Amino acid sequence: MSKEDNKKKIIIMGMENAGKSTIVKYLKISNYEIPENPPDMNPTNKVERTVLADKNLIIWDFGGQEVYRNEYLEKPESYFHSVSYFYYVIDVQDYYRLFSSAMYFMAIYNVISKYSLDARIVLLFHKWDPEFDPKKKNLKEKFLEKVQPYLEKRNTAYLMFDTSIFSPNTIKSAFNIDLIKTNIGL
Ligand SMILES: Nc1nc2c(ncn2[C@@H]2O[C@H](COP(=O)(O)OP(=O)(O)OP(=O)(O)O)[C@@H](O)[C@H]2O)c(=O)[nH]1
Ligand SMILES: [Mg+2]
Repeated sequence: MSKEDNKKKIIIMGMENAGKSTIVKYLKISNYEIPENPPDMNPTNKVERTVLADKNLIIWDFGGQEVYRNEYLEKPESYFHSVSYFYYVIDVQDYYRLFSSAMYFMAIYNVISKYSLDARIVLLFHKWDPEFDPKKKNLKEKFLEKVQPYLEKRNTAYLMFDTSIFSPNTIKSAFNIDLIKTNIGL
């Protein structure tokens, strides 16, 4: 039996540079110490899979560069079966990509809802760093203005978290699946 059998599949998606792989990096560290600076990271090539054995999860971390985004949408059958949780990461400090991010989210949700009917949606408003300028936080509202009508039309429940690698508890809570089950009414 492979180590991936019986594990819940989490997919983590979003635009390039949103911070997805950094989140996964910190999920794997048991002694999480707050970093002084954002760590240097390389863009993810296609999909990187990580098993979190203690949580019985397998995480698929999807590279967010345009070439990969197109590929996932062109070959959805290779990626979106048996998804239990769909995490979507929005960089709240990235005005430039906000609109494309909302579009990408809806395009991906559209295919996920075909291949994995029961996938739960979790939105992470990421890089919500402790010293982040509150005036800029309306990026979250702007994203939600675009996607909420779409989700409501489909009667889709979703959860949201504000996260930052500089606040370890925000990452832990966002991936506390028991908590999520309760909040989403499972
Ligand atoms: N300020 C801040 N920077 C962060 C945070 N999380 C990640 N970063 C930085 O964001 C940059 C991109 O991080 P990645 O994790 O590689 O982004 P990604 O979404 O995996 O990018 P792709 O693999 O290209 O899709 C890195 O420089 C990280 O250090 C955060 O909470 N706050
Ligand atoms: Mg990455």
